[in-house]
Amino acid sequence: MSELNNIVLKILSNKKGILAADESNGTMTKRLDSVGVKSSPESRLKFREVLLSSEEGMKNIGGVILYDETIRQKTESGKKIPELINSFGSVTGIKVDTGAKKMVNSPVETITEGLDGLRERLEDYYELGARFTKWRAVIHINKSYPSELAINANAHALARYASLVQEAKMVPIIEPEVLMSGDHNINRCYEVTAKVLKECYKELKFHEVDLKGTILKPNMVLPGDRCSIKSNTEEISEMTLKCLKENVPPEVPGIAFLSGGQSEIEATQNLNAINKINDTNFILSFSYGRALQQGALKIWGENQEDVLNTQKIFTQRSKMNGLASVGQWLKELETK
Ligand code: 5MM
Repeated sequence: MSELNNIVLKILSNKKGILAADESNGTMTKRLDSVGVKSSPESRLKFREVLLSSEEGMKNIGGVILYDETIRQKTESGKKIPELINSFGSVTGIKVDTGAKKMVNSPVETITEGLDGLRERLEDYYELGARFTKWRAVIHINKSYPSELAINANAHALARYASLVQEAKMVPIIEPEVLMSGDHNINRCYEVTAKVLKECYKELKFHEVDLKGTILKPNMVLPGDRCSIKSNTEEISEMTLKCLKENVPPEVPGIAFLSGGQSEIEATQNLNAINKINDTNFILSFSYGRALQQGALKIWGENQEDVLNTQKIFTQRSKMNGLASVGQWLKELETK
């Protein structure tokens, strides 16, 4: 078994998933603003340190994705953040893309940048303790999008990124996010997600990426947030699993969903339903940002000294998603 495959299994096996704490400073500022906290390197660290030092909460977190600022920060007691993460047996990850930028010739759509100088940046991140990385491509849906151009350019960039990351002996998370915003129905999300995944694996194969040493971070197949026809958990789980079975090569060991704007409970409930019917060899777990942090951030925003209750809320989400990653979650276990 390859070293990269071992890293994947360490991150996702045994009811574990990923905490996506890699909000760029712009996004983190919006999140902190929403709870009335002024954003600064210190406040961003303070909130993240509360989560990352929760022994109970970290039990179901096999990997944490950090932003460049955080991987270089130290805790109040002087511990490097990657050391804190490792102390719980969890793996440090790092976002290495530099963001989704406007595409030439299709300005509503985006192309994710960050390939320039990536080989050198990866060496630095490895030295800092990272063993996996993330790159997020963003795909928009409306009547005329996504364009072939956006799908192809983003898949190509993901493959170039993934091959450089494996060369640097780290596991690349491949995140082609089909956004939930729009009035499209679930069938349209299915069709676009299938097309995007197909193109990604075509490019990854072309770039000779070893799929056994990768993690896919996809969206679930969902109706758009403004769609008038709602879908139930059963339909979402069946369509999501079908889409993955048909478009993701079986060598891929682990798939960790993004939450994409679903509520915390929805993200858990859907993950659980997918695992209940999982008849594949894929480990199907979570790599949630908002769906793991929202509630905890709200409590912390009310009282930044209330570490205990902030960690309690985070632990609940992390535990519930751990159970959902093996189809053992029950609604009754939710105390709130
Ligand atoms: C945590 O947010 C990540 C970074 O976003 P920005 O680069 O826009 O600041 C984001 O990539 C995240 O990892 C995924 O979208 C999954 O997070 P959600 O909240 O959708 O689970």
